[in-house]
Amino acid sequence: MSEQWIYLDGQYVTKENAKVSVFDHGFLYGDGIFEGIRIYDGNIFKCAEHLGRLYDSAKSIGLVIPLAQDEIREAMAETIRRNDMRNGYIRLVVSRGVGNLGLDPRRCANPTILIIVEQLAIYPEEAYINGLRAVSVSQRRNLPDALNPKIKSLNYLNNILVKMQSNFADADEAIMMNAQGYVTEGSGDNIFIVKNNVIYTPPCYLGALEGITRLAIIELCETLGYKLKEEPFTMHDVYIADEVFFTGTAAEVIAAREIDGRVIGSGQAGPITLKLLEEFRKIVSLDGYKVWEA
Ligand code: PXG
Repeated sequence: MSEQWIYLDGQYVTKENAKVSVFDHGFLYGDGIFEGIRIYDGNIFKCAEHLGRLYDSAKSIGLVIPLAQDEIREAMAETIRRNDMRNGYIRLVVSRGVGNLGLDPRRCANPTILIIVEQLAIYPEEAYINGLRAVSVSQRRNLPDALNPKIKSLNYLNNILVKMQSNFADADEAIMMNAQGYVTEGSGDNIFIVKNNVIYTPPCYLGALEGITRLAIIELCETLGYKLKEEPFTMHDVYIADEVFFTGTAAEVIAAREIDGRVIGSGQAGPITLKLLEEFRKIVSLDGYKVWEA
């Protein structure tokens, strides 16, 4: 890649010049929000949905984004054009901005807005056939009434601690429960299980992000005539499932072949997981905002 251009507060700067203040509350406190978005064949997948979630996260933490949604969309499109990118990953970050060493967000006059576009390191294609090894972890998902996981905040320590625990277990992904022992999500992905041809995913009020991929899969289930239920379940239901899969912007739709030492279903991606992945991949370059014509 030649020069990497980054959008930073209204300017396009090189990677070397993309610097944020040590007084930025995003850095000091994780006070801010973000989105991770894919671009497929010049299409920003589910652009409006990602922007909608960004503005919802901002509203929830009382952060006023000083740009309209279509202005942010244009900044993403321009960053993509300047990097000559057709396929990749977009990281859109809005932090509370520069303040002092106190917590008070009123000291932060201007949010920091930045957009990075990059190639994405994704799972190898065989992982989509063979599935991942996952473990359940002892850390609980953030309590919704402490820090609601529906907010895609810059405070990802909950997820990082969980990722570390799955690394220690030499696993590919973690499964987080909430304080009541109900399954919530993976470290950075939503979770689905299949039992007797019925697909289940936890309701997000239990403590999960309202994933854009999750919603796309729910819609695809409807289109394909699959029966889907949003209801609470426990690790027991996961162990006895016919199929288990994760959904997320980076992972798309990927099966788990083994969880806490139990083999899931056939020990490979099951037919419903593979069908949903196939159908999902048909829409990724169509549903969204086209920066370049494919
Ligand atoms: N849950 C959490 C906690 C997430 O962070 C998802 C679910 C899936 O949501 P989407 O909208 O992407 O379908 C996410 C988002 C990474 C990485 O590097 C992953 C996410 C975000 C940022 C980085 O793996 N996942």
